[in-house]
Amino acid sequence: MDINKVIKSAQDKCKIEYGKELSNALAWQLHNSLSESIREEIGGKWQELKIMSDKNRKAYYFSAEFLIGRSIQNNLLNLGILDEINNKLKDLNVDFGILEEIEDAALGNGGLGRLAACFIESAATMDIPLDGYGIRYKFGLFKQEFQDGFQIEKADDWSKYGDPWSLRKYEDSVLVKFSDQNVIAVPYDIPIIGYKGNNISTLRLWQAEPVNEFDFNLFNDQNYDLAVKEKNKAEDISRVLYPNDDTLDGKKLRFRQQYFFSSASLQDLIRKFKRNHSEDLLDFAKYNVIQLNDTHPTIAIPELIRLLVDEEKLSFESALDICKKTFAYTNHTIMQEALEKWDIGLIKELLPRIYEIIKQIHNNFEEEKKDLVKNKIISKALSNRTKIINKNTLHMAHMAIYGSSYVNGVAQIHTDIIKSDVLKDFYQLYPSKFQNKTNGITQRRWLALCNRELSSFISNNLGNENWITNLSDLKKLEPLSKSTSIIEEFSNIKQIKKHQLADYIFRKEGIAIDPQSIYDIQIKRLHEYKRQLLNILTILYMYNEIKSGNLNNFYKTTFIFGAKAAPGYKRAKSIIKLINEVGNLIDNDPLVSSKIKVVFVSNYNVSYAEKLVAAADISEQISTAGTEASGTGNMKFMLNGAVTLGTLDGANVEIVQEAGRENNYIFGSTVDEISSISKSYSPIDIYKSNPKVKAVLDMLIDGTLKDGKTKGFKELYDSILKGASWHTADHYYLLHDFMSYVETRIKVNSDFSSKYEFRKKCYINMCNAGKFSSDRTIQDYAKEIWHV
Ligand code: 4GP
Repeated sequence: MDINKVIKSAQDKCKIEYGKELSNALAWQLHNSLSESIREEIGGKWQELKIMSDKNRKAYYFSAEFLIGRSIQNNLLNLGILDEINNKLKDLNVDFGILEEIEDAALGNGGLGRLAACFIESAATMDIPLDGYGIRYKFGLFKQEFQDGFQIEKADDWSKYGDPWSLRKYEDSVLVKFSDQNVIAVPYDIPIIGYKGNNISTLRLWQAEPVNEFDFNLFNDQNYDLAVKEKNKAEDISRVLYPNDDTLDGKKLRFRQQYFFSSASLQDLIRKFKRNHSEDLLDFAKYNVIQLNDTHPTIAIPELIRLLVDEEKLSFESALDICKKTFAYTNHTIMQEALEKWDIGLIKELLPRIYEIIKQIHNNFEEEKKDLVKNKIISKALSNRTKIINKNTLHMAHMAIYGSSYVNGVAQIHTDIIKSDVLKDFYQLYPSKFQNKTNGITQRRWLALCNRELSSFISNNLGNENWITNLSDLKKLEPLSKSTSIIEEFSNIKQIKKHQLADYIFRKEGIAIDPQSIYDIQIKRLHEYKRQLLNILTILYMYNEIKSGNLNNFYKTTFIFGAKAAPGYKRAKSIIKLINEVGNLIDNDPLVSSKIKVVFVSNYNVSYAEKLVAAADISEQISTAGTEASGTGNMKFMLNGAVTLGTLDGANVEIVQEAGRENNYIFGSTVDEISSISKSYSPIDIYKSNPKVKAVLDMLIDGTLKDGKTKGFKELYDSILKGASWHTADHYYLLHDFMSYVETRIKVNSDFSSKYEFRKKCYINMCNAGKFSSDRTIQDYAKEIWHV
């Protein structure tokens, strides 16, 4: 790439559009000028590559979420021009660092959205033909602030200063029809640049727009609200990303979103198929394979049938057969509330034709099962349990499995659980459809970019940069763990990252943390199963112990939390308030504040995560065994050299397999143990028999901690000891794992004093992170599911 040309073009843009030199431009002005010039520079090649790859078999990732984060730095890195651009800008007196102020594109809630972003980047890097399809939400995941320790949500107008990486392609718009409205789906294309820029794929996000901007006659009659009613109703569809785990309000709109982007994407694929292959759609599955990222895009199955039958005049049987060959489905959670079910009435009302087709799919499936029941291959009961429509409810996962060629879990233990428990009936029906694809993360963003110091260290010691596209090369560094100077150097890098994080937290939150303390970090969505509550309660336990002189050698620790709670998820919000209150309690207690600091960083997002994972000593992965499908944060920490303090859940199991149990801190019950005690489990007995545990829980209700009169803390207390109509007491076994967690926490804390030995463990974790590259994951999908 001609860097001088790019810089010159950025300078011109900045002058013309903002009347400024790059050196005095605001962050967003610099961002727009520079990004647009680069996008234009790669535009020709991007287009050529697209035309070429569209001619061959290709995979498409349908996802309601893409949690991209910030693009500019990653794109420069992948184009191999990050340092050059940085230097050139320095010569022009431009502070490249101000680009850190650029808003994240947070078009996702968490895990599965961030995974989608890692996958498309890895596929581009690995030269795997994969494009993404999703929704261009005007407002991404809300911005989080704290007021008096409570979470406050603010709208995230992420593109208000422009969106220079997207290309509006109005000419590729399609019409999406509902019973009560038609909308135009307008695509915005984002280039996904593979490392070294040899391959560029496309993320196509759809924006909903009205067929008619406004009604001229109504406007003339001064009926202004009515004149733009259609416009608003259309734009509502892609207006906002729905936070998961929320209340059921807005269900209809969410359903519209799912259909909107599924339909638009399929129409796009059919159009491309006709252009590149044939007018006859019978071979559609030969050239297209679609991965459904969880059940959100499952409505694509009946929609593809509708398009093939109604518009392309294929028979229902051929259309269904094409679906079964085209789709594959990934399950990302076993949480009941996330296993989507839709009211049939709603579907009938919004999409009557789609309802008919779903009914037909359902009938077909029932017919197929009849023979199996007759021949005693499956039971009548199993046949009933697997219905696609049952009691006026559409079971999305059932339709997804029936209409797909493959189903996969996202870590070995999770796949085992879906086979033996959550989806066991389907596993009995279709054993060969089930596969495991353990998640991964892209080492470009999660090491090369977020930890430049560690990256140089790795490259210097390996003598090359091959690890950037072949992460298992890190294993070659393991023998060096015997060298004290290597461990020292590695340790110094961690210290630099810890200082950087301390500076950042001070700038952002106005909170000072001590880089000499242990950084013990839990960052992920706020959910009861992830057990942030267990984390904070055991901090209270240690607080009590320090106060009573029982923990004199406690190594000073900064416990850092980052998490957003879905706005309607009350209990999660009480947990945030509790963590902040415990933080205050400790700050105001001179006996303990020299040993413990609790910080809840605000507005945790991808960019924040990049700083946190690089600086962590301890990675908290403490979900109840059997609840976290995989986790990917755990992998990011490991790659940056932290030890995992966790349960045998999700990908933790594989992390420990790779890096050795002796180099991590595993505690708590296993899946088997939990299932064996589940019937007899009595948290109240633990409370009564362990005075120290009791003392901690009582702090929730005795006035030590103030919940601002919301009764939130009492509710948390009750959730553990009494339960509620929808959950048994201590549904996530906090008290069951409590002491085991405390002991392990104290053990890590004391191990940290042997700095050298501790850092060696961190180092060995890093060396063994190779398996967790999304390059590996995506190659497995390509080989074993997509056959591309
Ligand atoms: C998440 C899972 O909770 C997490 O364990 C997993 O690593 C991630 O998907 C990617 O597979 N699930 C979601 C969700 O994000 O919305 O269900």
